[in-house]
Amino acid sequence: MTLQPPRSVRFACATDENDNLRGYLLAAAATTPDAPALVERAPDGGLRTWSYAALEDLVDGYVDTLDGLGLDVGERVVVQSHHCSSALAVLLACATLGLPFIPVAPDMPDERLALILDSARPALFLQHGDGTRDHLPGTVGTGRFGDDGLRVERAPHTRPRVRAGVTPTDPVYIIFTSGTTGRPKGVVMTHRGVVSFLRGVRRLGFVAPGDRVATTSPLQFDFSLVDTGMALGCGATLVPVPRDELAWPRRFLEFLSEAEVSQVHGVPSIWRPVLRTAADELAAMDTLRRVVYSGEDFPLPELRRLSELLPKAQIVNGYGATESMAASLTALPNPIPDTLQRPSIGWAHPGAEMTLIDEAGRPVTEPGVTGEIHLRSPALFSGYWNDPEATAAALVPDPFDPSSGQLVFRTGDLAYRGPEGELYFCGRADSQVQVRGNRVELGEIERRMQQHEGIASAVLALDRQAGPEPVLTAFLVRGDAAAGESVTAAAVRAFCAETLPAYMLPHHIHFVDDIPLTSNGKADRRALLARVSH
Ligand code: HFR
Repeated sequence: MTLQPPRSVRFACATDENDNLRGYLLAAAATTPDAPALVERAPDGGLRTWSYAALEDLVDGYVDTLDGLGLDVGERVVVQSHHCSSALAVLLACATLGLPFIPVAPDMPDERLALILDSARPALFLQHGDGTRDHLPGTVGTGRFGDDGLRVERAPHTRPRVRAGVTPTDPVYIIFTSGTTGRPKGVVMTHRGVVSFLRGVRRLGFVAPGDRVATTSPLQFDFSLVDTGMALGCGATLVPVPRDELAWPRRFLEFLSEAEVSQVHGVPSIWRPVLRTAADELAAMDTLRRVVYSGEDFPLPELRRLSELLPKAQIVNGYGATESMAASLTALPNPIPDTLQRPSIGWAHPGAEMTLIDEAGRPVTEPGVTGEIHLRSPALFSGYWNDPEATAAALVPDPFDPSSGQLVFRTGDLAYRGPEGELYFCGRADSQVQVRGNRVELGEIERRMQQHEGIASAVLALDRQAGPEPVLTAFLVRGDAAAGESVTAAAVRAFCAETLPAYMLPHHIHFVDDIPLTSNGKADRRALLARVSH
């Protein structure tokens, strides 16, 4: 007799249903079913509230449809949407069934999505009802979701189910980020990892049940998942800010007031237009008690201005990478002391620890000495999707105790300690940079430019001196054939726009005769920028 896997695989193998992301995030549906889980802009222009019980019903409706497709644990589902109740419900339905979800933004270029589909080989592509993505490869099933449920348009190919249930070590999602190889890199996270991260962060007490947490990042950036997890995991209310309202400072603030938001999560750049054009309105907001930022350095003058305008609010610096969701959340002093040089990233969240390693691989313990942050945490990713080499470079044997078999995350970030042992982030060890809160690997853009006919080599540098926003400056060396003579900056830019999102396009393009090298033999970006300095 053969063992028959159960028809439904929900939770079948978890010792505690809250070790599944769905179980953890919807725990309040059992204890406070009527409490508001999510407040959002309604189709009629007002606001609508989903209780935990109503959200769970939406999730279970989606689960029934998805479960009927017969997909096995581990088969991937791409979810294309802005953040909203139905997007959240699809993610949690996928989590229930052990189908790792891959969130993508509606405005991702077709070519980039194609690379992700090619690499992840998902069984299913689901888009929000208002999505416009077509021409998907015939190998992927398709469907749409919304208030009226989930509709499958093209059934996925299935394989026989070999798994009996979801375990906490199964992948819950894959986030694709800009990779050094020129292809997007998929960070694979497990249920156990994400749930342990959220349990650790909950102990910091930054969210309480009455809070309303505004989330501003696109679904494909794990910041939005951290916001979601912090809000729902604490029995609080998640408030997705519509992208078109976020873009207009006054409308953004009006939305926050209307939804009675108590804390806002987002990258530093969401505040720049507000500080510039709606500072008085911001100062008049009396419901706002906390601002959580992450993703890149918050320029100190802007950070000071924000804290001055919100004297009663706590500002929290969230530091970390997708590979572990995050490493630390640190409340900054308000007011910010005049003497403060840069905001601290503090200490790792409960359950994790950050240690510094110098270039020779030795531990750094004394204050003021820079080292690379190595993170030990129960929330480490399991690896990069289909990329054992990159995985081995990032998940390394514990440098303090290489014989132990423990792997730690080598972040590529540099930091030093202050007098109390608190950490200060001071840049990347490699060339990965943040542009308006988006992770950009300079190498990926370089490789694209190098693919253009007539380009011999391309180097991209991040120019922080050019203006208030960092600027991507490209240096191109022409090939000596006829194609090289005729290539123009406009043509290269258009060529990049075919496959790269707008934030990855170079702002300035210079043609140069040669690329200077550092003593290591790498391209010397600083020297290049000095040539064009203003
Ligand atoms: C990151 C990583 C999301 C939500 C991260 C909440 C928290 C953390 C996250 C965000 C992110 N100051 N530089 C900082 N998942 Br809490 O940006 N993840 S990432 O993988 O896209 O990029 C890199 O961004 C880090 O390795 C750093 O180089 C940089 N970075 N936070 C900060 C930062 C300065 N607070």
